[in-house]
Amino acid sequence: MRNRTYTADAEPGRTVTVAGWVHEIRDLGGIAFLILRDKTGRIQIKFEKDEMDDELVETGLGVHRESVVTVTGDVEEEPRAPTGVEIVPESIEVLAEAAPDLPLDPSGKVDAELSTRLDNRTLDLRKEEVKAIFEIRAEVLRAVREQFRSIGCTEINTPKIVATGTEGGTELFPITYFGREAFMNQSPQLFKQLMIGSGLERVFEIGPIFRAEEHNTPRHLNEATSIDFESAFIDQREAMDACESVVRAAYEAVADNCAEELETLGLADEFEVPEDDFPRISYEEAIERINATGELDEQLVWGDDLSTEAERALGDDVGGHYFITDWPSEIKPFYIKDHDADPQLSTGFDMMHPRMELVSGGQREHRYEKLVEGFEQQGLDPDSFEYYTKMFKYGMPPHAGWGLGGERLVMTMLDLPNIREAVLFPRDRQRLSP
Ligand code: AMO
Repeated sequence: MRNRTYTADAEPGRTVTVAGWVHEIRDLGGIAFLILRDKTGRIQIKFEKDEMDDELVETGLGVHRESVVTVTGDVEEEPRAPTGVEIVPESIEVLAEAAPDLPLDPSGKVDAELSTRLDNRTLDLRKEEVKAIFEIRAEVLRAVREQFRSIGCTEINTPKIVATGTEGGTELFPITYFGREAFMNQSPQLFKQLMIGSGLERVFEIGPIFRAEEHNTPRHLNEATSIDFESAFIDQREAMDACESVVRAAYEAVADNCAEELETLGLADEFEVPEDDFPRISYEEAIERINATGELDEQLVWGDDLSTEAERALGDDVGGHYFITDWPSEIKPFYIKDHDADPQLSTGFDMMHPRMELVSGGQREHRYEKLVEGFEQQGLDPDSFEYYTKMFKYGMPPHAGWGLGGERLVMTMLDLPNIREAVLFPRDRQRLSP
């Protein structure tokens, strides 16, 4: 629509055509109002029944809520209108009539269960506070991309249909690929590492990862968005620096550019950009601190993975984003390098929000012999990863990187109770459509 004006730009003294959804109709007798909503806000359309053409009044007030209309008319100042202006209509056209029985009330007056909302996501996204989440998500991704570019990364896109898994066999989704077994990729891990030996050296990818997670939890998805980083000639410490800079850039961009959305979500006062450096706590210190909180029924011992309760206890203790470094080698994947001085200790790290893990990463094993040894130790067949290991024979620099869960970043940033709130169309154990 070439001559369309957004409601936010409708200035008094002009004749405009606005387009959007019928948010509400308020009939007070001699006078009635249609509230029209578009992506920028709402505007009041005034109908003075006695002074207007009957057909115009009938069309404007007879239309069902959430129908799509265009209205042409003069914009006038009106202090009593919700936005201080209103439109006196000359013509109104119904472009798409909505059925009277809506499965979900987009005005938000009637609460709906999350599952009803997700079943009717299109209508759900007409709510300001739901739309705000996705405006912020878009800003986070924009800022993350910009930050990666500013530290010299090239954006890559790698295959999502693959021959092998990388993050543990039980979480794979098998598919049939022209009669052969294939899988949905769990992580761009091996592909991003292969780029390290290429001329690109420093890369990032934002794309889907697929995990056949056993559990339906508020923080797991079966299809998630992974924000991946990998760089040649850096160690795990420099990878952590990059991680911190990307997360901070996302927070800064939201603070700078999403004031309205934060206000809509009721977060305007409490939203904080993490200012201090994220503490780097070794795994050993982490288990000591967790045990010292007395929050767990059973004390942790060296070699244990951290349960949700353990993460929560430490998160409460630290109170902000932090890293856990130097994990036991045996609980980190084959591609993570061990410390040369102590092979029991790995260079793997996690970056945590007090509520949950956001990132895993580490320095990678770039030495061919050691890499193949690592496969065998973890019970994996190096032959099925030959396309990957082979390239380590032809000049693979030392390198490090990490993967950040995009939805978890948004979820923790906005204090959302469920990760599904941060995905348009979540995939979980029950949900395959829409
Ligand atoms: P990891 O498996 O820890 O590491 O995943 C990295 C981050 O991705 C997010 N994430 C998920 N988010 C929602 N639902 C899921 N099912 C899910 N699985 C993972 C988390 C997690 O911290 N290849 C390594 C990364 C690397 O070393 O570069 C990897 O995939 O926020």
